[in-house]
Amino acid sequence: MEKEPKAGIDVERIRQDFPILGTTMNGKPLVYLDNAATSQKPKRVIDAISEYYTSYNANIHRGIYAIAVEATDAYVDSKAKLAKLINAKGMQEIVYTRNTTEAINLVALSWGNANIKRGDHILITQMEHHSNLVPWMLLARRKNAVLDYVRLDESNTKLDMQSLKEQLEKDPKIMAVTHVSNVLGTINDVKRMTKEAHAHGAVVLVDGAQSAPHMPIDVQDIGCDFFALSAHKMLGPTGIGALYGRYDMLDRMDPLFSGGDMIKSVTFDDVTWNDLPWKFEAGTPDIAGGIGFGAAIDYLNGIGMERIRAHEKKITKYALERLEEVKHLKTYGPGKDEMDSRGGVIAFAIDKVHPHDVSQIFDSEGIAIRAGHHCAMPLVTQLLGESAVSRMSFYLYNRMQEADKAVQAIELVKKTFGVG
Ligand code: C6P
Repeated sequence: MEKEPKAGIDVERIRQDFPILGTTMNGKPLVYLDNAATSQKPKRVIDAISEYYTSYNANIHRGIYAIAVEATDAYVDSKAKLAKLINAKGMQEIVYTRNTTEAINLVALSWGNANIKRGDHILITQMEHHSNLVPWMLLARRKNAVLDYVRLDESNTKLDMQSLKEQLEKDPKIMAVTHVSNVLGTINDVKRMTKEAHAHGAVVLVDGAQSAPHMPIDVQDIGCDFFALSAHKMLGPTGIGALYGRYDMLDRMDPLFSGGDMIKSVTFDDVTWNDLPWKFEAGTPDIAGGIGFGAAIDYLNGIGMERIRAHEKKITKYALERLEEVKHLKTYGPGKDEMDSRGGVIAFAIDKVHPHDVSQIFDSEGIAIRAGHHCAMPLVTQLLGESAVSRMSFYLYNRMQEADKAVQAIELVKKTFGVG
């Protein structure tokens, strides 16, 4: 059971920190329910980026003048903040990337090229986002290795633990699994899965794109070797994400890109790599992005990840209850009584109405949701049997009334299309 925080969050107070939440879309107050795609940004993050460009813009790790030192400190500091947020041992274990996708690709290319051989098994699951599927498929193709999948259970809501057991019998070299599904909302028991995978000698990567923004993360408690995340889904800017890697793992890996900042010394004949994490960050990084990410982490800490999770649980459960009353509607993922294994994502389908039409009517009501295959095509098309589904997803600034507005918009869709 998850720990319940003593006090809830003050959503109205929080909303005042997000300038966009006071705006309108199509003449209606904006109801932003597409948080799984990207989150909105508090003023503090926007200001931190603007402040960097207006007051201390300089390259990092190069100049020794005051503003270059200030910029370097702020960038490095943001890594220390992220390390603390996810309980990494230090900022040496935090490599900045452009996003989760790049973080996973870094492992598939650097670790994968060095460690995967012909006939080896690579294990992922049937609920992966393309970003945690295609890099492994390509690695398997490059190396003539075998890509295996942990199956979903019969209800298509959770991973089948028997299937995990069977796949682990093949002693895969790596298991890459999403912490939270961006379609089903399922929270996988990555701690247990990591333990079982490690017992078979597999390296474990956790795709934390949909978990890091929404719940406390402790990479040491999970025990994984790698953990990938994106800043833009956790109140930070786009263009920056991170790969957590256990020090000894990253230390043994070759850099993926080479050039400035990732070397210790170069002669005309040889090169030695810089210390971690800089070995993996070639060229001038997204300095403003790192600084903005640091401000986002400060903001999240100010609210508290446990309280954010508790709020999302509450609003998601409420939305699921309301949706249960709606006829001709199907929701996906674990039900309202399984909230400990469910995040704040609700994918749904209305009988005979295409999700793009659903999304358009929501749009006309000022409500932002996403429709499509959500970059999880095998799951959506092959397992759920849909070409696309609609999806609402909540975050710390969503009001309970916004779930009501979504239900009203669904009724409007049904009326417009003569459903029921
Ligand atoms: N999912 C969604 O609307 P990037 O794009 O690299 O920041 O994140 C990729 C990614 C990886 N794993 C999972 C589980 C994800 O949900 C995502 C991003 C967004 O569902 C955009 S497709």
